[in-house]
This record gives sequence, structure tokens and C-alpha cells, in this order.
Amino acid sequence: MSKVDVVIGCFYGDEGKGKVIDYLGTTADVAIRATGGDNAGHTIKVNGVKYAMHLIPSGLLSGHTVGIIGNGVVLNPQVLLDEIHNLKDHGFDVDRYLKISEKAHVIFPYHRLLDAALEKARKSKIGTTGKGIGPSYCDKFERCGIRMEDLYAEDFREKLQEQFESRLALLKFYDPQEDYDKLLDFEKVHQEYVEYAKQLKPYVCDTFTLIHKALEADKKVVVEGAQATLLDIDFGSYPFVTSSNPTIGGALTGSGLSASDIGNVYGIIKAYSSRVGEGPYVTELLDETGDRIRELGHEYGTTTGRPRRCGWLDLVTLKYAKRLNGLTALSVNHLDTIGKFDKIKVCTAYDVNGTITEDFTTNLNVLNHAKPVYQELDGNFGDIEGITKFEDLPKNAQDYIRFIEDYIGIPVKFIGTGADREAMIVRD
Ligand code: 2SA
Ligand code: MG
Repeated sequence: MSKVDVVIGCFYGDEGKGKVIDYLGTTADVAIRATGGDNAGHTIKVNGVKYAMHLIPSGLLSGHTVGIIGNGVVLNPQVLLDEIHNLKDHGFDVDRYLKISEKAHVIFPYHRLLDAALEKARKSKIGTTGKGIGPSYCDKFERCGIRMEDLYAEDFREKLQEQFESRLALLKFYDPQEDYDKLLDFEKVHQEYVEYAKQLKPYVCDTFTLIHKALEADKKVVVEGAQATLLDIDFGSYPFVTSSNPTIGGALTGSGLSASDIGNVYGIIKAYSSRVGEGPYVTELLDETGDRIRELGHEYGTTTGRPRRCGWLDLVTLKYAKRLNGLTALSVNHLDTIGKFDKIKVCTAYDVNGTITEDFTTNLNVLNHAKPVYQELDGNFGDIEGITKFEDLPKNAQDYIRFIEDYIGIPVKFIGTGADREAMIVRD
């Protein structure tokens, strides 16, 4: 039996998972999305065309990889259909390669409206993407969610009506100013979803069995992580997190894989750090250095266009991500970006009210008081854009990578040296 490779973001998302996913996808037989929804977004360039992938596993872009939307995903059918049509327009055989779990939960318009209304009502904002992710997972765990298979059941209309009415009442409760009766029309929503269901039917199946049969046939399977470790509902900086487990646990429960199916777990980081939305961020730089990282690294959100908060690399957090996910190797992106600085700082410990620690915690009482302890390394890597061999990197750049490896104790297998697909070092 073959083992599954998993790709996981180590910090707050946008680490450049797409690049490694793209690389692994070219040889994978099956690529799985296991958690999250269209709050995720990887941009992948194939033959000069840019594809913004939100729900369909990017592996499908290889042209020979089955893309599976797993049971752990919350799925907005309209977004998915747009993606399907775009890929079909560009010649991809989506009908052959896309599979959707019958157990995946469906996002309805009231979920998106609730997401916005809840955010508006919150005193302390989370800064959600507004895609209805949280409210949809709420329904899942309240056991009243509507799954893909329910769209084809005889009682779909009644089920939807029940949900619709209770969610409408909730909306009116949280946001009495808005006229939700005007915004939400049951018949219209019902009809829309009957139509979506019809169009998506060919793709819906028992993906659990499909995945295990692929493994038993020794096929190469990868799980494409979305979001990242510190956005994990259990182990992230709660409540400033997403509503799923984008960590290794979610890769299993969101697909039906078992722990012993897992092979390599690749942790993806940038040579610096960034975060969108609210919440603690120990190495954040609120000065010109932070601005410079943002400009050099083009740190603006793919999904929402928001400017990202930026800062130095935080190895304390990375160690936490390694422990939590059982990382076996790392991918470091944007080495070219960080190499533009003369001196680069790396956080190797936290000073919490005078106590020095290398153990990350998400306890906000601790985290809010943690100050980064930095070690300074030499930058000025020169022009390393597009380099594909580790030996061709200047000494300072090699030292930077080795510093990370020594601290974390696992190898850096992939190094991103530019925006292009090919601008990557792959080490044995
Ligand atoms: P939500 O909408 O309920 O999931 O928002 C809750 C918090 O989670 C954050 N969040 C994200 N932060 C960074 N990147 C995200 N998606 C990436 C993208 C995809 C990726 O590029 O858009 O890298 O996999 C993402 N999704 C959710 C959000 O800002 C809130 O703080
Ligand atoms: Mg992203």
C-alpha cells in the first residue's frame, strides 16, 4: 500500500502551499481537499494561464489527477460550478477527474449572511472571509446541516425549509436593522439549489471507498491542506481561527484516511511570516520593515485582497506546528524576498514577563504578553530568483536554511526562489 503525502501550512495561511501542492500534484494520482471551503485560495499558473483554485484540488490541473473534495469540506455549489466551468473552458476534463464526497456539507446563502451578521454583532472581530464557513460548520456540529447527498433526498425541500426558517430568525435576531425577508426568498433559494444539485450530481460519490481503493492499488495520493496550523479551531489562536482543523487531524477526519496511511507531512512556511485578519501575532512588525516585507513579498490576500500583516520568521511557532502535525520536512518560500534585507531577524524564543520559553502556547493571556527573542542572521543574498540548485545559493542563503533545519530538527526539502512555478529548489 502506498502512503499519503500531506501538505500543511504552519502559520496563519498564505505560506505558499500551492507551489508544493502543484509540484506533488504533477505526479499524484489522487489529490484531496479535506477541510475548509472557499475561504481557501491557491493561485496556480499552468501554460501561462493563472487559475485561482478555491475548492477544486489544484492537483487536477496536472491533467491526469483525480481531484477529491472530501467529506470535511463545506461547499458553496455556486463557487464550485464557476470553477468547474472555468476549468472546462480551458480544456480540462473535469467530468472525468472531479469527485465530491456525498458527506460534504453545503453552504447556503443564509450561511454567508449569518457570517456577516455575526461579525457585525461581535465586539471583538475575527475578520472572517465572509464565505459562510463558520455558520456552515455550526450546522454540521449541531447535526442539522445539509450534506451533498441530502440534495437528492425526497425530503430535501422540507429539510431546507426548516433550516431556512430558523436561520432567518437568527439573522433577524443578530441584525434587526437589515430586511432579511427581502434578501432571502425560500422559493428562489430552493430552486437554485435544485439546479446546482442537478449539475453537480455526476461528481458526487463515496469518496472514502475511492480513496482507500486508490491506496490499495498503490496509487499516489496527496492531501492539499488549506488554511494553516494557527487557524485550527482547537490548536490555533482561538477565537481568531477558522472553524475546522486544517492540521493533520483534519486531513484524516476530512477524508477518511487513517493515521497509518500517512507518509510525508510537509510543513509550508515563508522565510518571514504574515497574517490576515485579527488575533495575536508575536513577530508582527508595525514599522517600515513590516511594510517593506509586504511590498517585496506582495502580501495582499488572494481571496479578499486585504493587505496582510507582516513580520519576521517565528521558529517558536514552527516548532509547535512540527509537534502538532508530525512534520517530516519543510518547504521554505520567498527566500528571494527575505534575501533583499541586509540583516534578517529570526525569532528563536519568547520572553513572557521575563521567562524565556521555546514552547508556543495559544493561551491569549500568555501570548498577548510574549515578546520575541531574536537572533540576527546575514542577508543580502543577491539575485537568487529562479535558482533551482541548493549549491547555487550564496553562503548566507544556505546558512539561513541550515539555521532553520538545526533549530527544528527536520530537513528543508523545498525552497521557493521566486513566483514562477519552476522557481523552486527540490532537495533529495
Ligand atoms: P473564516 O472565513 O471563518 O475561515 O475566517 C476565520 C479566520 O481565518 C482566517 N482565514 C484565512 N487566513 C489566511 N488565509 C486564508 N485562506 C488562504 C487564502 C488560503 C490558504 O489565500 O485566502 O492559504 O490556504 C484564510 N481563510 C481563513 C480569516 O482571516 C479569519 O481570521
Ligand atoms: Mg493563500
